[in-house]
Amino acid sequence: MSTSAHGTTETARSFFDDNSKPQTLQVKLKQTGEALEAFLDDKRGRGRPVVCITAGGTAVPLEANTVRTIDNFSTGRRGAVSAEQFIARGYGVIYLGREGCAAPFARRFQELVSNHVDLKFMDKLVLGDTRRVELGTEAAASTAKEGIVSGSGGAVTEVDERLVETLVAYKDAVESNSLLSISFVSLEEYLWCLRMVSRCMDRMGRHGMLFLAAAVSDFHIPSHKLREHKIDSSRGVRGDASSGLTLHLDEVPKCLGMIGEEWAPDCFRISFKLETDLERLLPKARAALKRYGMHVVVGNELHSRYDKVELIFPDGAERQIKKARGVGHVIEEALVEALAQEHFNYIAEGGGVGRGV
Ligand code: PAZ
Repeated sequence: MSTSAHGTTETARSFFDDNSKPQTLQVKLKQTGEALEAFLDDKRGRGRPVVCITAGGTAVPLEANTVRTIDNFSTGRRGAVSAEQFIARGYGVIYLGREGCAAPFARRFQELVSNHVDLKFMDKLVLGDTRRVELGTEAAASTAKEGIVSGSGGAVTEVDERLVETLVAYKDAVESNSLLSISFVSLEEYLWCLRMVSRCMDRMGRHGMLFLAAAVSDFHIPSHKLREHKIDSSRGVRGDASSGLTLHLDEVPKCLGMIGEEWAPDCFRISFKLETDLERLLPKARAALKRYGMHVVVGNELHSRYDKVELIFPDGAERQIKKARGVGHVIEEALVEALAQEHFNYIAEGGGVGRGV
């Protein structure tokens, strides 16, 4: 596989030329495409910026009739929290998220009640009293330890207040038509959706932003090489040294460069780079910036990713963003604030190309 930017784009282009879309995906793209165009035209009419956020990990199937997949660690939280932050700043958000991962607003519900979803909780919901979620004694005690409950025993707790706040924030997002959600599971589905959304985003020009936080697999089995049926384990288990399963995975075509080169050249483009070895983080993030024509690359290390990230810019500038001290803060507040500011500068520059790209 070529490592030059041009060669990389050629390889990515041939992925879309060589692989026909499965029928179900064709239907999905058609339906989603119509909703997407209406969403973007509405934002353009109102002069609102739009960000497409990708989040969660892609699954790589091992069989065409998929039973087994290779998956990755991403929880989708970075994208989900960032979506809430962008909406609070007036953006329209297209959320391209992995099915089953954290989703904007819904993830707050999960975080707040995950230890408290029991039959008492269900009874309260069924009884229709959403403001008075009575926490069981044990659950209340453990929640109090975490400092999120101000009362218990049937009183309206801080957890309740935050659930209500979340519902209100979500209702506002729905009523202001600020969120369009598209889900994916497989790598193939993700790449086709990314191409469709990026091409549609092109109409936003500089008012569009791509915030590419999904963890996309680097290796896969191309669809024409997939076995049709479930891999037969009994064929491999022979009790000799050759038993087991050997897989060959091809490299996934790098599609990020196509966004700037073809799909949405005027949109503001941010990609994320995750490493587990800190020594490699900045060199790899700088290389990604050049290779894929990004306006910003956000570098982060696996275990510290919710505490600090590094922003890398094409003019050589680098900036660290940290989570604010104190309870209840999330790093995405500062991250989205910084990126939205960069985006507004880019819009204001107008006409030409962006900061150093
Ligand atoms: O999804 P999450 O909140 O668990 O983690 C976020 C992240 C680390 C997947 C994201 O910040 C990121 O770096 N995405 C790009 C990963 C990559 O280098 O492929």
